[in-house]
Amino acid sequence: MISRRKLITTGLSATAGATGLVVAKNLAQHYGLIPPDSGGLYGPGETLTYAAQRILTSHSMAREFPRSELSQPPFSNGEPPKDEAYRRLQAGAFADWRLSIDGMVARPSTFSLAELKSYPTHSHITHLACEEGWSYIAEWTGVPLSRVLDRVGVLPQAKYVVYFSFEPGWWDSIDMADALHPQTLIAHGMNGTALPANFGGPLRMRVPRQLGYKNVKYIARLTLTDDLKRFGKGLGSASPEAGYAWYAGI
Ligand SMILES: Nc1nc2c(c(=O)[nH]1)N[C@H]1C(S)=C(S)[C@@H](COP(=O)(O)O)O[C@H]1N2
Ligand SMILES: [Mo]
Repeated sequence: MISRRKLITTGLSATAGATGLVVAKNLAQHYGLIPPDSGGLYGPGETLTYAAQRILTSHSMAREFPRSELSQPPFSNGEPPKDEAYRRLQAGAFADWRLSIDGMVARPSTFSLAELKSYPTHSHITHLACEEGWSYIAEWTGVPLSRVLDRVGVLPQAKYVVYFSFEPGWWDSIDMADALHPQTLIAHGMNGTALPANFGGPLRMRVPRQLGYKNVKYIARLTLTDDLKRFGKGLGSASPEAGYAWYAGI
């Protein structure tokens, strides 16, 4: 990650020069494309990556694969939460799991897993890539996030969806371009079964246009906001607090 960023920053400085970065930053500012982690040493690089991708590719689709390319078996990077509360929910087949949505919405709401599963589903076979270098291809099934957002009525001033895991410390956010992207799912299924606990069951944010860490598992709450500064250290997610980019588009 660091080397990739160094590459971006150095590469950009070399080709565009410091003046180019300033021009890019002004352009980004003009279009409202400043990521929350735009400060600091890598800030100009983050801003340029985000703005360039949004201007050039915001509507493009993540690549989808044929069934023959499903990873056998898919690789899970971690175990489900070990606490009592999660185990109790799991023992009850997550019948008591709730996803609440609040913030800049007309109708703050709480959804059960059964409700979410009753909505029309969308599936895609896509690649999930961890920034650490490994990846797998799986079929994801869920409710498009855009449909759920329609139900709660997003207010026009909302610019980001912030999502929180049941697992403490895991939260992230995406802009409305990613939130409304047709492949972005609140996933409840994987490879034809209910989403296994290892892979984030019962609910996971599946954002195939972004790297693994943006795909937060055990989703329990979403909030709509126009300002990411209000959350955590103000960098838009737990990941930039640990040195990763807020915008992890691929
Ligand atoms: N709640 C939660 N979500 C998470 C993580 C985690 O540890 N806890 N790891 C993230 C990281 S770094 C990656 S790469 C992917 C890994 O997904 P996988 O377990 O399906 O391989 O989940 C992301 N979402
Ligand atoms: Mo990761």
